[in-house]
Amino acid sequence: MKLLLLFAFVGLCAAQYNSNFRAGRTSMVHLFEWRWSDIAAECERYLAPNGFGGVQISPPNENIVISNPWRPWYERYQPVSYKLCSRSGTEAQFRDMVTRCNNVGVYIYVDAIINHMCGSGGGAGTHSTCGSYFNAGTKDFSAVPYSNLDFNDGKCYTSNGEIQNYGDVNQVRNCRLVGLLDLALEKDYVRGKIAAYLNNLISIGVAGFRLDAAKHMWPGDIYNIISRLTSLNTKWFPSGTRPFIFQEVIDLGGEAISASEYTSIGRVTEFKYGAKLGTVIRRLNGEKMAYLKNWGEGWGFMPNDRAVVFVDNHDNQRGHGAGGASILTFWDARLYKMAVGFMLAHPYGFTRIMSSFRWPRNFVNNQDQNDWIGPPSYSDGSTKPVTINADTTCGNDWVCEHRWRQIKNMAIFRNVVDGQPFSNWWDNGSNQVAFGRGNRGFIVFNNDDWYMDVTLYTGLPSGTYCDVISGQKEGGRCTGRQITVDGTGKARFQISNNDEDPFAAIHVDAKL
Ligand code: AAO
Repeated sequence: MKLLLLFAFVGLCAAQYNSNFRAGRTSMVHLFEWRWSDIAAECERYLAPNGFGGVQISPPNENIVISNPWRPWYERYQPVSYKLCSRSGTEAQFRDMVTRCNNVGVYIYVDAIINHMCGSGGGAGTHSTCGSYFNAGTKDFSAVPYSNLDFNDGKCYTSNGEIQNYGDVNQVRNCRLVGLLDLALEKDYVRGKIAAYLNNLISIGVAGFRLDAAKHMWPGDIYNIISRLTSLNTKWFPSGTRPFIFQEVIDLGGEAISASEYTSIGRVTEFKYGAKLGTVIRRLNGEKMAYLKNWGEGWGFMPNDRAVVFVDNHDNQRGHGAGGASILTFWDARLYKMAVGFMLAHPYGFTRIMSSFRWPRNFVNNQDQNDWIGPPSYSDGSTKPVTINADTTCGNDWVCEHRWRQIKNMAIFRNVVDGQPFSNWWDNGSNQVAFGRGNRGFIVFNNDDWYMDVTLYTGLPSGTYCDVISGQKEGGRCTGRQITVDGTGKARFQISNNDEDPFAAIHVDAKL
Protein backbone atom coordinates (compact mmCIF):
# COMPACT_ATOMS: atom_id res chain seq x y z
CA MET A 1 0.00 0.00 0.00
CA LYS A 2 2.77 2.40 1.02
CA LEU A 3 4.60 1.52 -2.17
CA LEU A 4 1.48 2.23 -4.21
CA LEU A 5 1.10 5.65 -2.61
CA LEU A 6 4.74 6.41 -3.34
CA PHE A 7 4.23 5.56 -7.00
CA ALA A 8 1.11 7.71 -7.15
CA PHE A 9 3.05 10.62 -5.68
CA VAL A 10 5.97 10.21 -8.07
CA GLY A 11 3.52 10.04 -10.95
CA LEU A 12 1.86 13.26 -9.86
CA CYS A 13 5.15 15.13 -9.72
CA ALA A 14 6.50 13.81 -13.00
CA ALA A 15 3.31 14.83 -14.81
CA GLN A 16 4.09 18.52 -14.63
CA TYR A 17 6.98 18.18 -17.06
CA ASN A 18 4.68 16.79 -19.72
CA SER A 19 3.21 19.26 -22.20
CA ASN A 20 0.03 17.17 -22.49
CA PHE A 21 0.30 17.47 -26.27
CA ARG A 22 -1.58 15.11 -28.51
CA ALA A 23 0.57 12.15 -29.56
CA GLY A 24 2.91 13.03 -32.43
CA ARG A 25 3.00 16.78 -31.72
CA THR A 26 6.14 18.30 -30.27
CA SER A 27 6.30 22.12 -30.50
CA MET A 28 4.61 25.09 -28.97
CA VAL A 29 4.27 28.46 -30.67
CA HIS A 30 4.13 31.76 -28.78
CA LEU A 31 1.51 33.86 -30.52
CA PHE A 32 2.70 37.04 -28.85
CA GLU A 33 -0.06 39.65 -28.41
CA TRP A 34 -2.50 37.89 -30.74
CA ARG A 35 -6.23 38.39 -30.22
CA TRP A 36 -8.14 35.36 -28.95
CA SER A 37 -10.35 35.25 -32.03
CA ASP A 38 -7.29 35.16 -34.30
CA ILE A 39 -5.72 32.36 -32.24
CA ALA A 40 -8.94 30.33 -32.44
CA ALA A 41 -8.93 30.67 -36.22
CA GLU A 42 -5.20 29.89 -36.43
CA CYS A 43 -5.64 26.68 -34.42
CA GLU A 44 -8.28 25.48 -36.87
CA ARG A 45 -6.85 26.67 -40.18
CA TYR A 46 -3.11 26.27 -39.63
CA LEU A 47 -1.74 24.95 -36.34
CA ALA A 48 -3.70 21.69 -36.15
CA PRO A 49 -3.24 20.80 -39.84
CA ASN A 50 0.52 21.40 -39.53
CA GLY A 51 1.03 19.47 -36.32
CA PHE A 52 1.70 22.23 -33.80
CA GLY A 53 1.00 21.01 -30.26
CA GLY A 54 0.08 24.16 -28.40
CA VAL A 55 0.09 27.93 -28.11
CA GLN A 56 1.62 30.14 -25.45
CA ILE A 57 -0.71 33.11 -25.20
CA SER A 58 -0.12 36.59 -23.80
CA PRO A 59 -1.39 37.21 -20.25
CA PRO A 60 -5.22 36.98 -20.35
CA ASN A 61 -5.92 38.79 -17.08
CA GLU A 62 -6.86 42.42 -16.52
CA ASN A 63 -3.89 44.78 -16.61
CA ILE A 64 -3.03 48.45 -16.32
CA VAL A 65 -3.55 50.63 -19.39
CA ILE A 66 -0.41 52.66 -20.03
CA SER A 67 -0.77 55.76 -22.18
CA ASN A 68 2.77 57.12 -21.87
CA PRO A 69 4.33 55.56 -23.84
CA TRP A 70 1.22 54.67 -25.81
CA ARG A 71 -0.02 51.14 -25.02
CA PRO A 72 3.35 49.35 -24.75
CA TRP A 73 3.31 45.55 -25.06
CA TYR A 74 4.66 45.31 -21.53
CA GLU A 75 1.54 46.75 -19.90
CA ARG A 76 0.25 43.17 -19.94
CA TYR A 77 2.95 42.27 -17.43
CA GLN A 78 1.28 44.60 -14.92
CA PRO A 79 -1.81 42.87 -13.49
CA VAL A 80 -4.71 44.71 -11.92
CA SER A 81 -6.98 41.71 -11.33
CA TYR A 82 -7.59 38.15 -12.46
CA LYS A 83 -10.61 39.02 -14.56
CA LEU A 84 -10.23 37.73 -18.09
CA CYS A 85 -10.29 40.82 -20.24
CA SER A 86 -7.35 42.29 -22.04
CA ARG A 87 -6.34 43.71 -25.38
CA SER A 88 -6.57 40.20 -26.77
CA GLY A 89 -10.27 39.99 -26.03
CA THR A 90 -13.13 39.38 -23.65
CA GLU A 91 -13.74 36.40 -21.40
CA ALA A 92 -16.28 35.06 -23.90
CA GLN A 93 -13.70 35.26 -26.69
CA PHE A 94 -11.12 33.62 -24.43
CA ARG A 95 -13.47 30.70 -23.69
CA ASP A 96 -14.32 30.34 -27.36
CA MET A 97 -10.60 30.20 -28.25
CA VAL A 98 -9.80 27.55 -25.66
CA THR A 99 -12.75 25.42 -26.77
CA ARG A 100 -12.00 25.69 -30.48
CA CYS A 101 -8.26 25.08 -30.11
CA ASN A 102 -8.80 22.16 -27.75
CA ASN A 103 -11.33 20.66 -30.14
CA VAL A 104 -8.65 20.43 -32.83
CA GLY A 105 -6.02 19.19 -30.36
CA VAL A 106 -3.96 22.38 -30.07
CA TYR A 107 -3.67 23.27 -26.40
CA ILE A 108 -3.45 26.65 -24.68
CA TYR A 109 -0.67 27.63 -22.23
CA VAL A 110 -1.23 30.80 -20.24
CA ASP A 111 1.50 33.30 -19.43
CA ALA A 112 0.74 33.64 -15.71
CA ILE A 113 1.88 36.84 -13.97
CA ILE A 114 1.68 35.89 -10.31
CA ASN A 115 4.86 37.38 -8.83
CA HIS A 116 3.54 40.91 -8.78
CA MET A 117 0.81 43.38 -9.67
CA CYS A 118 1.37 46.63 -11.59
CA GLY A 119 4.19 49.11 -11.13
CA SER A 120 4.15 51.26 -8.05
CA GLY A 121 3.55 54.38 -10.14
CA GLY A 122 -0.11 53.83 -11.07
CA GLY A 123 -2.27 55.92 -8.76
CA ALA A 124 -6.05 56.06 -8.33
CA GLY A 125 -7.81 56.93 -11.55
CA THR A 126 -5.34 55.06 -13.74
CA HIS A 127 -7.11 52.91 -16.29
CA SER A 128 -7.30 49.15 -16.44
CA THR A 129 -8.42 46.85 -19.23
CA CYS A 130 -11.74 45.80 -17.64
CA GLY A 131 -12.28 49.08 -15.86
CA SER A 132 -11.62 47.74 -12.37
CA TYR A 133 -10.66 50.24 -9.72
CA PHE A 134 -7.15 50.05 -8.29
CA ASN A 135 -4.66 52.30 -6.57
CA ALA A 136 -1.03 51.25 -6.82
CA GLY A 137 0.00 53.98 -4.40
CA THR A 138 -2.06 52.48 -1.56
CA LYS A 139 -1.69 48.92 -2.97
CA ASP A 140 -5.43 48.56 -3.25
CA PHE A 141 -6.56 46.08 -5.91
CA SER A 142 -10.18 45.75 -4.94
CA ALA A 143 -11.16 43.50 -7.85
CA VAL A 144 -9.04 40.64 -6.42
CA PRO A 145 -9.06 41.95 -3.63
CA TYR A 146 -5.50 42.60 -2.44
CA SER A 147 -4.60 45.30 0.07
CA ASN A 148 -1.31 46.68 1.37
CA LEU A 149 -1.15 43.61 3.65
CA ASP A 150 -0.56 41.34 0.66
CA PHE A 151 2.77 42.72 -0.55
CA ASN A 152 6.40 42.07 0.30
CA ASP A 153 7.72 45.56 0.96
CA GLY A 154 8.32 44.89 4.68
CA LYS A 155 10.73 42.10 3.77
CA CYS A 156 12.85 44.11 1.35
CA TYR A 157 15.82 45.92 2.80
CA THR A 158 17.19 47.87 -0.16
CA SER A 159 17.20 51.66 -0.02
CA ASN A 160 14.44 52.08 -2.60
CA GLY A 161 12.56 48.79 -2.30
CA GLU A 162 13.97 47.64 -5.65
CA ILE A 163 16.13 44.69 -6.63
CA GLN A 164 19.58 46.24 -6.82
CA ASN A 165 21.84 43.21 -6.75
CA TYR A 166 21.16 39.89 -8.45
CA GLY A 167 23.84 38.38 -6.23
CA ASP A 168 21.52 38.68 -3.22
CA VAL A 169 18.85 35.99 -3.16
CA ASN A 170 16.68 37.88 -0.69
CA GLN A 171 16.60 40.99 -2.83
CA VAL A 172 15.76 39.10 -5.97
CA ARG A 173 12.79 37.42 -4.31
CA ASN A 174 11.53 39.96 -1.77
CA CYS A 175 12.14 43.28 -3.48
CA ARG A 176 10.43 44.86 -6.48
CA LEU A 177 11.44 43.84 -9.99
CA VAL A 178 11.55 47.08 -12.01
CA GLY A 179 9.14 48.76 -9.61
CA LEU A 180 6.44 46.07 -9.81
CA LEU A 181 4.47 45.60 -6.57
CA ASP A 182 5.76 42.29 -5.23
CA LEU A 183 3.11 39.93 -3.87
CA ALA A 184 3.67 38.17 -0.52
CA LEU A 185 3.42 34.64 -1.84
CA GLU A 186 4.04 33.04 1.53
CA LYS A 187 0.59 34.23 2.64
CA ASP A 188 -2.13 31.62 2.53
CA TYR A 189 -4.58 34.25 1.33
CA VAL A 190 -2.41 35.33 -1.62
CA ARG A 191 -1.64 31.73 -2.57
CA GLY A 192 -5.36 31.01 -2.50
CA LYS A 193 -6.20 33.93 -4.81
CA ILE A 194 -3.54 32.91 -7.31
CA ALA A 195 -4.53 29.25 -7.23
CA ALA A 196 -8.17 30.28 -7.77
CA TYR A 197 -7.14 32.28 -10.85
CA LEU A 198 -5.15 29.40 -12.31
CA ASN A 199 -7.87 26.87 -11.45
CA ASN A 200 -10.44 29.01 -13.22
CA LEU A 201 -8.27 28.85 -16.34
CA ILE A 202 -7.90 25.09 -15.93
CA SER A 203 -11.66 24.66 -15.67
CA ILE A 204 -12.06 26.63 -18.91
CA GLY A 205 -9.68 24.14 -20.53
CA VAL A 206 -6.12 25.47 -20.56
CA ALA A 207 -3.38 22.83 -20.40
CA GLY A 208 -0.60 24.58 -18.52
CA PHE A 209 1.23 27.73 -17.50
CA ARG A 210 4.36 29.76 -18.11
CA LEU A 211 5.23 31.20 -14.71
CA ASP A 212 6.55 34.68 -15.37
CA ALA A 213 9.44 35.95 -13.24
CA ALA A 214 9.74 32.62 -11.40
CA LYS A 215 13.27 33.58 -10.31
CA HIS A 216 11.68 36.32 -8.24
CA MET A 217 9.52 33.88 -6.30
CA TRP A 218 10.72 31.45 -3.61
CA PRO A 219 10.60 27.90 -5.01
CA GLY A 220 8.67 26.78 -1.93
CA ASP A 221 5.94 29.35 -2.61
CA ILE A 222 5.59 28.22 -6.22
CA TYR A 223 5.50 24.61 -5.12
CA ASN A 224 2.69 25.37 -2.69
CA ILE A 225 0.61 27.16 -5.33
CA ILE A 226 1.15 24.41 -7.91
CA SER A 227 0.08 21.75 -5.44
CA ARG A 228 -3.27 23.57 -5.08
CA LEU A 229 -4.04 23.21 -8.78
CA THR A 230 -6.75 20.90 -10.00
CA SER A 231 -6.28 18.40 -12.80
CA LEU A 232 -7.15 19.39 -16.35
CA ASN A 233 -10.68 19.57 -17.71
CA THR A 234 -11.83 16.03 -18.51
CA LYS A 235 -13.79 17.26 -21.51
CA TRP A 236 -10.44 17.19 -23.35
CA PHE A 237 -7.89 15.48 -21.11
CA PRO A 238 -7.75 12.09 -19.37
CA SER A 239 -8.82 12.31 -15.77
CA GLY A 240 -5.96 13.18 -13.42
CA THR A 241 -3.88 15.01 -16.07
CA ARG A 242 -1.70 17.63 -14.38
CA PRO A 243 -1.13 21.09 -15.84
CA PHE A 244 2.18 21.56 -17.67
CA ILE A 245 4.38 23.98 -15.72
CA PHE A 246 7.29 25.91 -17.19
CA GLN A 247 9.02 28.61 -15.23
CA GLU A 248 10.79 31.68 -16.54
CA VAL A 249 14.15 31.65 -14.75
CA ILE A 250 16.96 33.53 -16.46
CA ASP A 251 20.16 31.72 -15.56
CA LEU A 252 23.14 32.49 -17.76
CA GLY A 253 25.44 31.59 -14.89
CA GLY A 254 27.20 33.87 -12.43
CA GLU A 255 24.23 34.84 -10.28
CA ALA A 256 23.07 33.76 -6.82
CA ILE A 257 19.98 31.94 -8.12
CA SER A 258 20.27 28.98 -10.43
CA ALA A 259 17.69 27.32 -12.64
CA SER A 260 18.27 24.00 -10.86
CA GLU A 261 16.42 25.33 -7.82
CA TYR A 262 13.23 25.16 -9.89
CA THR A 263 13.57 21.94 -11.86
CA SER A 264 11.85 19.85 -9.19
CA ILE A 265 8.68 21.93 -9.63
CA GLY A 266 8.34 21.93 -13.40
CA ARG A 267 10.28 22.69 -16.54
CA VAL A 268 12.43 25.79 -16.76
CA THR A 269 13.33 28.12 -19.63
CA GLU A 270 16.92 27.43 -20.73
CA PHE A 271 18.18 30.92 -21.63
CA LYS A 272 21.70 29.68 -22.38
CA TYR A 273 20.27 27.89 -25.41
CA GLY A 274 19.36 30.91 -27.55
CA ALA A 275 22.29 32.98 -26.30
CA LYS A 276 24.80 30.27 -27.25
CA LEU A 277 23.14 29.19 -30.48
CA GLY A 278 23.04 32.82 -31.63
CA THR A 279 26.74 33.13 -30.85
CA VAL A 280 27.51 30.00 -32.89
CA ILE A 281 25.36 30.79 -35.91
CA ARG A 282 26.63 34.37 -35.99
CA ARG A 283 30.16 32.91 -35.67
CA LEU A 284 31.05 35.25 -32.79
CA ASN A 285 33.90 34.61 -30.33
CA GLY A 286 35.48 31.98 -32.56
CA GLU A 287 32.44 29.69 -32.31
CA LYS A 288 31.77 27.16 -35.10
CA MET A 289 28.88 24.90 -35.90
CA ALA A 290 31.29 21.96 -35.63
CA TYR A 291 31.30 22.56 -31.88
CA LEU A 292 27.57 21.76 -31.78
CA LYS A 293 28.39 18.04 -31.87
CA ASN A 294 27.71 17.75 -28.12
CA TRP A 295 24.96 20.42 -28.02
CA GLY A 296 22.64 20.16 -25.03
CA GLU A 297 23.76 18.98 -21.63
CA GLY A 298 27.30 18.81 -23.05
CA TRP A 299 27.20 22.61 -23.23
CA GLY A 300 26.29 22.94 -19.55
CA PHE A 301 22.55 23.19 -20.12
CA MET A 302 20.01 21.81 -17.64
CA PRO A 303 18.80 18.19 -18.01
CA ASN A 304 17.06 17.56 -21.33
CA ASP A 305 13.75 16.58 -19.71
CA ARG A 306 13.59 19.82 -17.70
CA ALA A 307 14.38 22.36 -20.43
CA VAL A 308 12.11 24.62 -22.46
CA VAL A 309 14.21 25.90 -25.37
CA PHE A 310 13.80 28.73 -27.85
CA VAL A 311 15.96 30.82 -30.17
CA ASP A 312 14.44 34.12 -28.99
CA ASN A 313 11.57 35.21 -26.79
CA HIS A 314 9.35 38.29 -26.57
CA ASP A 315 11.88 40.01 -24.27
CA ASN A 316 15.25 39.33 -25.79
CA GLN A 317 14.08 39.86 -29.38
CA ARG A 318 13.81 43.54 -28.41
CA GLY A 319 16.67 43.91 -25.93
CA HIS A 320 14.75 43.17 -22.70
CA GLY A 321 15.62 40.24 -20.43
CA ALA A 322 18.86 38.44 -21.16
CA GLY A 323 21.02 37.27 -24.02
CA GLY A 324 22.09 40.53 -25.55
CA ALA A 325 23.31 41.05 -29.08
CA SER A 326 23.91 37.38 -29.87
CA ILE A 327 20.16 36.60 -29.91
CA LEU A 328 18.86 35.82 -33.40
CA THR A 329 15.40 37.07 -34.38
CA PHE A 330 13.23 37.44 -37.47
CA TRP A 331 15.14 40.65 -38.22
CA ASP A 332 18.10 38.39 -39.15
CA ALA A 333 15.86 36.07 -41.13
CA ARG A 334 18.48 34.00 -42.96
CA LEU A 335 20.48 33.08 -39.86
CA TYR A 336 17.31 32.85 -37.79
CA LYS A 337 15.82 30.15 -40.01
CA MET A 338 19.02 28.11 -39.64
CA ALA A 339 18.95 28.49 -35.86
CA VAL A 340 15.29 27.50 -35.57
CA GLY A 341 15.92 24.67 -38.03
CA PHE A 342 18.79 23.41 -35.89
CA MET A 343 16.69 23.65 -32.74
CA LEU A 344 13.78 21.74 -34.23
CA ALA A 345 16.01 19.02 -35.65
CA HIS A 346 18.00 18.53 -32.45
CA PRO A 347 16.52 16.26 -29.74
CA TYR A 348 17.46 18.45 -26.76
CA GLY A 349 14.63 20.15 -24.85
CA PHE A 350 10.99 21.05 -25.31
CA THR A 351 10.81 23.49 -28.20
CA ARG A 352 8.97 26.80 -28.36
CA ILE A 353 8.73 28.80 -31.59
CA MET A 354 8.39 32.58 -31.45
CA SER A 355 5.76 34.40 -33.52
CA SER A 356 6.18 38.16 -33.45
CA PHE A 357 4.91 41.49 -34.70
CA ARG A 358 7.05 44.00 -36.55
CA TRP A 359 7.78 47.43 -35.10
CA PRO A 360 9.82 50.38 -36.34
CA ARG A 361 13.19 49.99 -34.69
CA ASN A 362 15.20 53.08 -33.82
CA PHE A 363 18.70 52.43 -32.58
CA VAL A 364 20.60 55.05 -30.65
CA ASN A 365 23.94 53.79 -29.31
CA ASN A 366 22.90 50.19 -30.02
CA GLN A 367 19.78 50.62 -27.90
CA ASP A 368 16.37 50.37 -29.61
CA GLN A 369 14.39 53.39 -28.48
CA ASN A 370 11.23 51.68 -29.70
CA ASP A 371 11.56 48.47 -27.67
CA TRP A 372 8.28 49.34 -25.92
CA ILE A 373 6.02 49.47 -29.00
CA GLY A 374 2.92 47.34 -28.67
CA PRO A 375 1.20 45.11 -31.22
CA PRO A 376 -0.11 46.46 -34.53
CA SER A 377 -3.08 48.52 -33.47
CA TYR A 378 -5.62 51.15 -34.46
CA SER A 379 -5.53 54.69 -33.10
CA ASP A 380 -7.94 53.75 -30.30
CA GLY A 381 -5.39 51.20 -29.07
CA SER A 382 -7.30 48.11 -30.16
CA THR A 383 -5.15 45.37 -31.65
CA LYS A 384 -5.32 44.79 -35.40
CA PRO A 385 -6.46 41.38 -36.64
CA VAL A 386 -3.99 38.91 -38.12
CA THR A 387 -4.80 38.90 -41.81
CA ILE A 388 -3.65 36.09 -44.08
CA ASN A 389 -2.15 36.83 -47.50
CA ALA A 390 -2.64 34.71 -50.59
CA ASP A 391 0.86 33.23 -50.18
CA THR A 392 -0.07 32.09 -46.59
CA THR A 393 2.08 34.76 -44.88
CA CYS A 394 0.49 37.28 -42.54
CA GLY A 395 -0.44 40.92 -43.06
CA ASN A 396 -0.89 43.94 -40.76
CA ASP A 397 2.75 43.68 -39.58
CA TRP A 398 2.29 40.27 -37.97
CA VAL A 399 5.51 38.38 -38.77
CA CYS A 400 4.15 34.84 -38.26
CA GLU A 401 7.54 33.13 -38.20
CA HIS A 402 5.67 29.89 -37.52
CA ARG A 403 4.21 30.16 -41.02
CA TRP A 404 7.56 30.57 -42.76
CA ARG A 405 7.86 27.43 -44.87
CA GLN A 406 11.28 26.50 -43.49
CA ILE A 407 10.11 26.82 -39.87
CA LYS A 408 6.71 25.17 -40.36
CA ASN A 409 8.36 22.27 -42.18
CA MET A 410 10.94 21.83 -39.42
CA ALA A 411 8.14 21.74 -36.83
CA ILE A 412 6.75 18.84 -38.87
CA PHE A 413 10.26 17.30 -39.13
CA ARG A 414 10.46 17.27 -35.32
CA ASN A 415 7.14 15.42 -35.12
CA VAL A 416 8.27 12.89 -37.72
CA VAL A 417 11.58 12.11 -35.93
CA ASP A 418 10.13 12.24 -32.41
CA GLY A 419 11.77 9.65 -30.16
CA GLN A 420 14.60 8.91 -32.61
CA PRO A 421 18.20 9.25 -31.39
CA PHE A 422 20.67 11.93 -32.43
CA SER A 423 22.80 10.10 -35.01
CA ASN A 424 25.27 10.21 -37.91
CA TRP A 425 26.90 13.51 -36.99
CA TRP A 426 29.28 14.91 -39.60
CA ASP A 427 31.22 18.15 -39.72
CA ASN A 428 34.04 19.68 -41.75
CA GLY A 429 35.73 21.12 -38.66
CA SER A 430 34.20 24.47 -39.48
CA ASN A 431 30.60 25.51 -40.15
CA GLN A 432 29.38 22.71 -42.38
CA VAL A 433 27.60 20.13 -40.26
CA ALA A 434 24.98 17.43 -40.62
CA PHE A 435 23.14 15.01 -38.38
CA GLY A 436 20.25 12.63 -38.42
CA ARG A 437 17.51 11.37 -36.18
CA GLY A 438 17.70 7.60 -36.38
CA ASN A 439 16.37 6.39 -39.72
CA ARG A 440 13.67 9.07 -40.04
CA GLY A 441 15.27 12.41 -40.76
CA PHE A 442 18.53 14.13 -41.75
CA ILE A 443 19.62 17.77 -41.87
CA VAL A 444 22.65 19.50 -43.42
CA PHE A 445 23.94 23.06 -42.84
CA ASN A 446 26.45 25.17 -44.77
CA ASN A 447 27.25 28.22 -42.67
CA ASP A 448 30.74 28.57 -44.17
CA ASP A 449 31.70 31.06 -46.85
CA TRP A 450 32.30 28.44 -49.51
CA TYR A 451 30.40 25.88 -51.55
CA MET A 452 29.55 22.54 -50.01
CA ASP A 453 29.49 19.31 -52.00
CA VAL A 454 29.52 16.23 -49.78
CA THR A 455 28.18 12.71 -49.82
CA LEU A 456 27.03 11.65 -46.37
CA TYR A 457 25.55 8.63 -44.68
CA THR A 458 22.01 9.65 -43.72
CA GLY A 459 20.65 6.51 -42.08
CA LEU A 460 17.47 6.86 -44.19
CA PRO A 461 15.93 4.21 -46.45
CA SER A 462 16.86 4.58 -50.11
CA GLY A 463 14.62 6.73 -52.27
CA THR A 464 13.96 10.23 -53.51
CA TYR A 465 13.19 12.84 -50.88
CA CYS A 466 11.97 16.42 -51.05
CA ASP A 467 14.14 18.92 -49.24
CA VAL A 468 11.69 20.62 -46.87
CA ILE A 469 13.75 23.82 -46.66
CA SER A 470 13.94 24.90 -50.32
CA GLY A 471 10.43 23.56 -50.87
CA GLN A 472 8.30 20.64 -49.80
CA LYS A 473 6.42 17.63 -51.09
CA GLU A 474 3.22 18.70 -52.83
CA GLY A 475 0.96 16.54 -54.95
CA GLY A 476 3.56 13.79 -55.36
CA ARG A 477 6.40 16.09 -56.42
CA CYS A 478 9.00 18.34 -54.83
CA THR A 479 8.54 22.11 -55.06
CA GLY A 480 12.20 22.58 -54.07
CA ARG A 481 15.31 20.47 -54.48
CA GLN A 482 15.24 16.67 -54.61
CA ILE A 483 17.68 14.51 -52.69
CA THR A 484 18.39 10.90 -53.54
CA VAL A 485 19.40 8.43 -50.85
CA ASP A 486 21.11 5.43 -52.40
CA GLY A 487 20.93 1.77 -51.38
CA THR A 488 23.70 2.25 -48.82
CA GLY A 489 21.90 5.16 -47.13
CA LYS A 490 24.19 7.81 -48.62
CA ALA A 491 23.14 11.04 -50.31
CA ARG A 492 24.97 13.87 -52.05
CA PHE A 493 24.32 17.38 -50.70
CA GLN A 494 25.31 20.43 -52.71
CA ILE A 495 24.58 23.63 -50.84
CA SER A 496 25.90 26.99 -51.92
CA ASN A 497 26.83 29.50 -49.27
CA ASN A 498 24.84 31.92 -51.42
CA ASP A 499 21.62 29.91 -51.35
CA GLU A 500 18.59 31.73 -50.00
CA ASP A 501 18.64 29.18 -47.18
CA PRO A 502 22.01 27.42 -46.92
CA PHE A 503 20.63 24.26 -45.38
CA ALA A 504 18.59 21.22 -46.38
CA ALA A 505 16.46 18.69 -44.51
CA ILE A 506 14.77 15.45 -45.48
CA HIS A 507 12.49 13.10 -43.57
CA VAL A 508 10.53 9.96 -44.28
CA ASP A 509 7.19 11.76 -44.69
CA ALA A 510 8.71 13.88 -47.46
CA LYS A 511 9.76 10.84 -49.55
CA LEU A 512 8.32 10.60 -53.02
C1 AAO B 1 8.07 48.39 -17.30
C2 AAO B 1 9.10 49.48 -17.56
C3 AAO B 1 9.92 49.74 -16.31
C4 AAO B 1 8.99 50.11 -15.16
C5 AAO B 1 8.00 48.99 -14.97
C6 AAO B 1 6.99 49.25 -13.87
O1 AAO B 1 9.95 49.08 -18.62
O2 AAO B 1 10.82 50.81 -16.56
O3 AAO B 1 9.75 50.29 -13.98
O4 AAO B 1 7.28 48.78 -16.18
O5 AAO B 1 6.27 50.41 -14.15
C7 AAO B 1 8.19 43.41 -18.96
C8 AAO B 1 9.21 44.40 -19.51
C9 AAO B 1 9.59 45.45 -18.48
C10 AAO B 1 8.34 46.11 -17.94
C11 AAO B 1 7.53 45.02 -17.28
C12 AAO B 1 6.25 45.54 -16.64
O6 AAO B 1 10.35 43.70 -19.93
O7 AAO B 1 10.39 46.42 -19.14
O8 AAO B 1 8.69 47.13 -17.02
O9 AAO B 1 7.13 44.08 -18.32
O10 AAO B 1 5.47 46.18 -17.58
C13 AAO B 1 14.44 40.23 -15.38
C14 AAO B 1 13.53 39.17 -14.75
C15 AAO B 1 12.66 38.47 -15.78
C16 AAO B 1 11.95 39.47 -16.70
C17 AAO B 1 13.03 40.31 -17.36
C18 AAO B 1 12.46 41.34 -18.32
O11 AAO B 1 14.31 38.24 -14.05
O12 AAO B 1 11.69 37.73 -15.06
O13 AAO B 1 13.74 41.02 -16.32
N1 AAO B 1 11.09 38.79 -17.68
C19 AAO B 1 9.63 38.65 -17.42
C20 AAO B 1 8.82 38.89 -18.68
C21 AAO B 1 8.89 40.35 -19.06
C22 AAO B 1 8.26 41.21 -17.99
C23 AAO B 1 8.44 40.68 -16.63
C24 AAO B 1 9.12 39.51 -16.36
C25 AAO B 1 7.73 41.36 -15.53
O14 AAO B 1 9.23 38.03 -19.68
O15 AAO B 1 8.28 40.60 -20.30
O16 AAO B 1 8.83 42.54 -18.04
O17 AAO B 1 6.43 40.76 -15.50
C26 AAO B 1 19.68 40.00 -15.55
C27 AAO B 1 18.94 39.00 -14.71
C28 AAO B 1 17.58 38.69 -15.22
C29 AAO B 1 16.80 39.97 -15.48
C30 AAO B 1 17.63 40.80 -16.48
C31 AAO B 1 16.93 42.09 -16.86
O18 AAO B 1 20.05 39.39 -16.79
O19 AAO B 1 19.66 37.80 -14.68
O20 AAO B 1 16.88 37.93 -14.25
O21 AAO B 1 15.54 39.63 -16.04
O22 AAO B 1 18.88 41.11 -15.86
O23 AAO B 1 16.81 42.91 -15.75
C32 AAO B 1 23.58 39.54 -19.01
C33 AAO B 1 23.46 38.61 -17.82
C34 AAO B 1 22.01 38.34 -17.51
C35 AAO B 1 21.38 39.65 -17.20
C36 AAO B 1 21.48 40.46 -18.46
C37 AAO B 1 20.83 41.82 -18.36
O24 AAO B 1 23.08 38.92 -20.20
O25 AAO B 1 24.12 37.40 -18.12
O26 AAO B 1 21.85 37.45 -16.43
O27 AAO B 1 22.85 40.69 -18.78
O28 AAO B 1 21.48 42.60 -17.42
